[in-house]
Amino acid sequence: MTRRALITGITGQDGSYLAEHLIKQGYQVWGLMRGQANPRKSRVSRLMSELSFVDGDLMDQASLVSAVDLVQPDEVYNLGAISFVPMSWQQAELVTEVNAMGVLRMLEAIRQVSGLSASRHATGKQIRFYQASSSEMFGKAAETPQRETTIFHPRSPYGVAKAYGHFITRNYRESFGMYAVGGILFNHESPRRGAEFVTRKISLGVARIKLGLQEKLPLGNIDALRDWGFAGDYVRAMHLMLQQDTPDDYVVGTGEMHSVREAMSLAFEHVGLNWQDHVYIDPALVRPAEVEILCADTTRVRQELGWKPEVDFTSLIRMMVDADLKHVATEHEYGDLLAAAGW
Ligand code: NDP
Ligand code: GDR
Repeated sequence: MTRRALITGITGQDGSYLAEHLIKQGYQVWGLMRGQANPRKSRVSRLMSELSFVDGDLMDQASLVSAVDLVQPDEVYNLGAISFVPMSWQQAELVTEVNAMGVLRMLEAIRQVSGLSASRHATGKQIRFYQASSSEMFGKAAETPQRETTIFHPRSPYGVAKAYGHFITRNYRESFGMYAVGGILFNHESPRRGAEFVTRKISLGVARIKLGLQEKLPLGNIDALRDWGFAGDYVRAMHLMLQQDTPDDYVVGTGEMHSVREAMSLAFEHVGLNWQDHVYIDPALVRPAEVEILCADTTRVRQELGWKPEVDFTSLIRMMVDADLKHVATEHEYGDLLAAAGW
């Protein structure tokens, strides 16, 4: 029987890579699509003609029940979220509704459609659930590298909401016997990354500066350290997490950390420019409470899932700059860049 997957966040970076990966594995894939005429739908459907869509929104419980009931998935990947951390200080309540309550709503939809309750636990074949948890939950971590048992100390409303999503996923696993896991993923990037995140902001900025379309690039805290990997590698780990005999949560990263300063210096160097001539610090881009250092302890994901990343940090930054040089050369309007980026 062909396996069916339902993905929320299908129009996002990870949704597109995951859908491509699952289609290659022979899955029938449905993407949950919100909004009356979501402009990002055509970008993702252009990439994959095999993809089907179902309407729904993580803010609307009934729509999730209908979607799960209609698709009858074997696996649900909950990637939908407001994922830009600074926005969570501006719209904390909305971010909590989507990133925290949205997880509960999707778990409830699966529980209801599967007919599970306190007295009727899951047995045999059941819908498996993946929650997109985040290293942002570690925040001001008491230890580095961070592993599955590191205590959470989130520093943003985004991180707090993701911690709720992570715990409620674990709670449904323990309460109803659901196969539900949280993948604690560290930062992962690609040419499909949103332009607001720092690596893509840098690769786009460098490409535009190189082509004479921009002179300066404003950045915030360039000393922040992150464990950056390639999104295409990380979706393999998501899938693997749902193929185990026993559900469990895993940390996924490369185990290496680099500063924003290193990322931008590599990107400028790659096109023969010096970052000191172009970058300036804009204090408005510094966050109210920063996460200074994140690095994954990848022992369990490597040993138990047999997963490892294929793309290293230097290749990732160069891949993004090269892709943006092509896009910018053909597309001079900044606003059209995402469309040009193969979306
Ligand atoms: P993106 O920002 O690229 O995509 C977010 C997706 O969420 C979009 O498809 C968006 O759809 C959808 N979405 C937003 N609001 C809702 C809603 N109310 N109902 C349904 N869908 C909604 O994120 P990424 O692909 O980078 O990340 C995927 C997930 O992984 C997110 O949950 C993120 O928080 C998490 N994560 C990401 C990491 C990373 O480094 N990329 C690391 C760790 C966790 P629309 O087109 O409708 O706006
Ligand atoms: P992050 O990613 O907040 O870690 O969340 P982002 O790329 O936004 O920031 C990384 C670090 O770079 C510093 N920084 C800047 N960031 C942005 N966006 N713009 C700037 O100009 C800038 N200058 C410096 C930031 O302060 C920060 O320290 C990402 C998202 O994908 C989340 O959804 C996900 O959960 C986490 O990664 C893991």
